Amino acid sequence: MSSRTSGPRPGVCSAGFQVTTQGRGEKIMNVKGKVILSMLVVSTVMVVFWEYINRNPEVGDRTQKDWWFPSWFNNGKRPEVVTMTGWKAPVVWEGTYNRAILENYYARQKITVGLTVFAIGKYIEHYLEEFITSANKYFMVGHRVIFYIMVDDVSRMPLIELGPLRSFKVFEIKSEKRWQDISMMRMKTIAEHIVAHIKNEVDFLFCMDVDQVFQDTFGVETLGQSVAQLQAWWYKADPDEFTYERRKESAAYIPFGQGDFYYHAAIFGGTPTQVLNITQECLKGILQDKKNDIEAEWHDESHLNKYFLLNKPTKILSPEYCWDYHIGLPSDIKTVKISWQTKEYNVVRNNV
Ligand code: 5GW
Ligand code: MN
Repeated sequence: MSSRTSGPRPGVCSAGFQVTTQGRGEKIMNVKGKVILSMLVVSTVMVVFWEYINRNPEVGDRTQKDWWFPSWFNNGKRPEVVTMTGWKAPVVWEGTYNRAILENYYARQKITVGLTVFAIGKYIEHYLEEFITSANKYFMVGHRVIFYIMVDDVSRMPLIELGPLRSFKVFEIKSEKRWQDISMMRMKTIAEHIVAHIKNEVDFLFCMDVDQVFQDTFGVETLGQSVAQLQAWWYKADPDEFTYERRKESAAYIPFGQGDFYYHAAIFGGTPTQVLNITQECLKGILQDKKNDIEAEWHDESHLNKYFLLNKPTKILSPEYCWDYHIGLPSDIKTVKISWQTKEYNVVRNNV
């Protein structure tokens, strides 16, 4: 104790040393400081630059004037259709995207993409095998894929051999009595499965109807934070013509004069977090309507349209991604990636 108070303390000593060598020391420190500072600046610039070139290309080159960004999306290639929304989200049409640029990006990220599909009752025999077989062939080829297949009877699952990087998980869920509820309650099941495991298993997730068939590559150009599909019958119509829910009493209510697009509930997707939000919010609306004894005109689709009105999708897929050949094949539709199955209502719909 006494030696500490009487003798020079370490701090004082070093300060004294600095005073005696002030001139040289400062110069040395200046040079060192400058070197360290410039190294810091250079490494920060390098990191920022690296992050910039590797950033999520989802909204990529919006203007076509970005001097650097590799333009995966070419806004000008399809002047006859809408390729950009008012909120600057790309509408992906055949010809607008450069898949090779995106393939390169996503291959480096080693992504896994999930796909949920439901087949309840006769839909197992009628649609499931063709849906999975065609998805195996065309959905995210070259990337890891997990099919989440929800059926009401696991023993009737068709035997399907999958290609490399593909796997599936089958879950048995209980069927709803009414078909409207089969369709709507998918939102609840999807949300539960995202929370329970899907969020840890995939980078992107799509949710699809089973009554459709893949016909061409459904690739990485469709990936995004929150992805909506333009409904084939309505892509040219005016929002006031859309079959939105028009009754104020429903949670899905959209007044005339509002609305961007009519989205198809047969395909939506995004990151697991975004899809969780989509499905939870739609479920909330569905349950609120049930409490108020009202059912939206187009069930889950009405609620999905309300959701995407309030929460704009970051990417939209053209009707080429889910086409109905009953419309014919207008020149807008260059390559059909998925087509609706014809519905033999008398055969598949025995539940009321
Ligand atoms: C049955 C009768 C009427 C409506 C729906 C169903 C039904 C739907 C069913 O019995 N089993 C079944 O699994 N679903 C699931 O809900 C399928 O994944 C189906 O793709 C989805 C939506 O029903 P869809 O495709 O019949 O409805 P739309 O509007 O595409 O015709
Ligand atoms: Mn369908």
